Amino acid sequence: MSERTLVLVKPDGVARGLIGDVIARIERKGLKLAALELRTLDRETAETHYAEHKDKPFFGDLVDFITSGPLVAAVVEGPNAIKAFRQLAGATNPVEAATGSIRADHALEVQNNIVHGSDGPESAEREIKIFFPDRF
Ligand code: RTP
Ligand code: MG
Repeated sequence: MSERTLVLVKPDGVARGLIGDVIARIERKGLKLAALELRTLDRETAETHYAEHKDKPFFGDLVDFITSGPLVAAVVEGPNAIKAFRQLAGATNPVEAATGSIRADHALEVQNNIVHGSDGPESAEREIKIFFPDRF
């Protein structure tokens, strides 16, 4: 069954020229782009997107980071899209991410880990509404 997930190429990934690499991996896997946009988040949108982490010690730094420059937001769809993209991304901490994953190949530290992918169907629906309110 086809499903949708919200993917971000975070500001570190955009600054390092990795938009094309991430999109190539998505397409090579067989997933489809249903929406794609370059934008810079304001703090309010960032805080809404990361609301689940609002009580964590890293929340302020995370909002600073995700608003620090342009990011790419995409809606990616296909069978098992949510899990399939999380597999492409690898574990949150790049030094624990599976060899060959985006985070293992490109990152070193837990915050600056290049990409975001929704972690379940409810998160995906909530996050897609934040980034593309009129389109899905
Ligand atoms: P994401 O939501 O960005 O796809 O990442 P995730 O599910 O793999 O990780 P999550 O636990 O949701 O954390 C969200 C993002 O917060 C940053 N983070 N920093 N300093 C820290 O200890 C820490 N822990 C997490 C990362 O950018 C992580 O992706
Ligand atoms: Mg998450």
